[in-house]
Amino acid sequence: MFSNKHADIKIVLLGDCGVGKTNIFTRIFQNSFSLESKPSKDIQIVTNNIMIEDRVLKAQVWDTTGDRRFASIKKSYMQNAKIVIIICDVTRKSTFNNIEKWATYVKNYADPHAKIIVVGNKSDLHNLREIQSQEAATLTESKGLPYLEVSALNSMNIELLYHSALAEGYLKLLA
Ligand SMILES: Nc1nc2c(ncn2[C@@H]2O[C@H](COP(=O)(O)OP(=O)(O)OP(=O)(O)O)[C@@H](O)[C@H]2O)c(=O)[nH]1
Ligand SMILES: [Mg+2]
Repeated sequence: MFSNKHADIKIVLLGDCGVGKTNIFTRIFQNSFSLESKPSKDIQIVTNNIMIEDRVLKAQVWDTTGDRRFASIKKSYMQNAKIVIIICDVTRKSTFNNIEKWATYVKNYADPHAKIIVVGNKSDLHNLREIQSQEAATLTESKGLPYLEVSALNSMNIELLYHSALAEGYLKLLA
């Protein structure tokens, strides 16, 4: 609830190894990108206080690892997650085939009413696409999930993604 002047909103980035979770995270918070980023071995968390009217919204964003070996730890990362961003890679169709797996994961371990947003990252790699925008949008929307394409490399829609996640979180607090 958003009854007092402070409220927390936890946003978790999920998705297969190498889809770009860490680079989206660093693009949001440091405006940086690395072509040589290493697979994440642990989580990183950033907390961001945002004033909305006279209230302080404390947004906590979690970058997780796609490595299966960390799956059991990741369950605890999901606790109280209000917004989950499932990240896919438009150059690897298999990452879209795993949306269902991640959505089930969210249902089992996050807040049961967590809002899911599906993201197709690496939209800058036009020639390497394995899935076109329209097909990706149709696929995710058929599962009742919203879809947005981004690029951590050239920043396309990264700000929009973060603001959409915050807006969804805010709406949840008002509900
Ligand atoms: N061209 C392009 N490459 C990207 C983009 N985002 C990430 N990459 C590259 O994809 C690779 C993996 O990115 P990461 O951000 O480390 O992926 P991750 O999802 O955090 O991976 P794990 O931590 O292993 O789960 C890196 O080589 C990045 O440079 C993008 O938008 N465009
Ligand atoms: Mg990572």
